[in-house]
Amino acid sequence: MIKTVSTSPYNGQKMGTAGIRQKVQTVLQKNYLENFIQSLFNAIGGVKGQTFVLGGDGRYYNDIALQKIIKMAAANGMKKLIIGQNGMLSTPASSHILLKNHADGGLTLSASHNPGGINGDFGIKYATKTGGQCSSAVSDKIFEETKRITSYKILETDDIDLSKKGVQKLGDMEIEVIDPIEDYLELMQQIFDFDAIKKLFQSGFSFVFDAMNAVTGPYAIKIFEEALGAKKGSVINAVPMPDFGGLHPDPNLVYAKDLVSLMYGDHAPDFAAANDGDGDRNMILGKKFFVSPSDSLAILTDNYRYIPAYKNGIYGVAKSAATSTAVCRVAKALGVDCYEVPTGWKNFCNLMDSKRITFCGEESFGTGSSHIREKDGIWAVLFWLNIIAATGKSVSQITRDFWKKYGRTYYLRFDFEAIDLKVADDLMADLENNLSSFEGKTYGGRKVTSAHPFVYQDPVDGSQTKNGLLVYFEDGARICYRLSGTGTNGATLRVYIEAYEKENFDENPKDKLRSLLDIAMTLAQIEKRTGKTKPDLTT
Ligand code: VG1
Ligand code: CO
Repeated sequence: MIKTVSTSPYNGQKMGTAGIRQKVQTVLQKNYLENFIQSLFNAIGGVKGQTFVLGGDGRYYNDIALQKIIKMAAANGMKKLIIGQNGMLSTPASSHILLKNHADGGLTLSASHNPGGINGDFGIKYATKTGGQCSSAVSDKIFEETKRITSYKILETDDIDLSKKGVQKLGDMEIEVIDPIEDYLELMQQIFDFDAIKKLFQSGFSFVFDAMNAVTGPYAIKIFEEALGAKKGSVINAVPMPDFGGLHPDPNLVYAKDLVSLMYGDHAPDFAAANDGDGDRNMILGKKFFVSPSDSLAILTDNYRYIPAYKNGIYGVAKSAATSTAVCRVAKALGVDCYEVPTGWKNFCNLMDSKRITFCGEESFGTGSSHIREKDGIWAVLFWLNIIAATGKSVSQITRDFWKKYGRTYYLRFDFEAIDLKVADDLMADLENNLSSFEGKTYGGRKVTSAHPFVYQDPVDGSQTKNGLLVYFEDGARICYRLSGTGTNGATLRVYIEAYEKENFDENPKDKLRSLLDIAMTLAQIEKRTGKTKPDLTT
C-alpha cells in the first residue's frame, strides 16, 4: 500500500554539489533521507515511468537507505530499478550501467573518500541520464524542494532481498538485481590490452591493489586476480566494510600509509595502487616512487597510443583549474586542446559529450576518460599496467622519461581544515578583493604577473562558474585557493601550489614548494585569520 507521510523541511538541509554528503548522525534524523529523496523526485518533475540505477559503496546506513529508496521509488511510480547485487556498485560502474541501459538516472550511496561508520559520513550522488552527476542548477532545485517539502510517498512492504540476481516485482515496479562487476569488466576489456597485461603478470611482475576495505575489493579481485592473473592475494583490504575497517578511504600518501610504507620498504612490489571508497579515485606507486595525480593525467595522455581504445587518436584533454599544468604541455605537443574547468567531475561532462575531450583529471587523485562520465580508479590502474606491459618500463622510469621530455611540474595541495565558516568565507572574499593589488609586486623574490578569480564559461551550455582564486608568478609558479565543497566539518581551505622546472627533477616537492607556501600564507593572511601556522594536511 502506498502511504503518504507528512514531514516538515529541515532548516538548511545541507547539500553537496550533486546530492548530499553529510554526517551519518545528521542523516539518521527522522525523515532526513526521505525528505531528500522525495525532494529530488519532485525537483526533476517526478519519476513516473522512469528507470534508475541504484547502488553504493557499502558504507554504514547504505542497507537501510537502499530499502527506503526502493520503496519510495515504487510509491512514486518508477518503472524499473537496476540494482547492484547486495546493493553494491562503484561510482564508475554505476555510470557505465546507467549509460548502457539508457536509464533516466542513477543514485550512488556514497560519501566517496570520506570516512564511514556510525560516526563517519553518508552521501548520495545523483546522476542524470547523461551518466554524470547533475548540474548545480539541478542541485539548487533539489535544495529548494527540501525547504518546502510537506510529505513523501512510500510503499508499505517488507524489505527486498538484494542478495539474489534476477528480476522481481514490487507493486508495479520492476527490480532487476544485477552482477555489479560483469558489465564493467567487459568495458575494461574493450579498452585495454588484457593479453599484454596477462603476460606482464605471468612474467612475475608483482602488484598490490589496496581497496581500502571499500567497494573496489570485489571488482579488483575479479579483474586483476581472476581475469588478468595477478597473484592471489594481490588485492588487499578487499572486503567492503560499513566502516571501512576504520580506514579513511582516501587513496593518498597520508591515508593509505601502510601501502606507502610497503612501497618504500625493502620488499616493495613493482607496482601498487589504491582506490577510494566508491572507486573513482586512484593513487599510483612504483618502488620507492609516488606519481602525483597531476603528473599521472599528463603521463597517461602522453602514452595514449599504447591503449587499444585510444590508439587511433584522442580528442582534447581537460583538467580542473586546481590541477597542475603538466597535462597542458602534453596537449600542446600533441596538438590537441587543453581545457581548464572548475573543480568537480560534472564540469568535464559537456566536453566529453561534445567530443571535445577524451581524457580528464583532477589533482585529487581522479583520472578518467569519455568511456563513462565519472572518474574511474580501476581504469587508471589498468592504463598504467597497459603502458608498463607495452614499454617494459617501471613506474619511475616512465615518469622520469616524462619529466625529461616535458620538464617537471612540482605540485602539492595544502589543506587548512575545520575553519570557522565565516572566517573562511571572509578570507576568500577579502583575498579576492586584494588580488589585483598583488600584480606586478614581488613576494619572496617572486614577481606576480597576474592574479584573478577563476571564471569558467562552459562552451556547450554557456553557463558561467566562478570557483577559486589564482595567482601566477613570472617563473611559471602558480597558487590556487579554493574552499572545499565536500567537507562535513566546518570549512576546508585548499591551497594548491605548483612550480615548473625544465631540468631539475630530483628535489623533494615539499622542499621545492616551501617558499611558495609561505607566500601563499602571507597573501591570504592565513595565520592571522585562522591561527594556523601550517597546513593540517599535505597531499
Ligand atoms: C573534492 C576534490 C574534487 C573532487 C570532489 C569529489 O572536492 O577536491 O576534485 O571532484 O572531492 O570527489 P572539494 O570540493 O572538497 O575540493 V569524490 O572522489 O566524490 O568522488
Ligand atoms: Co570518490
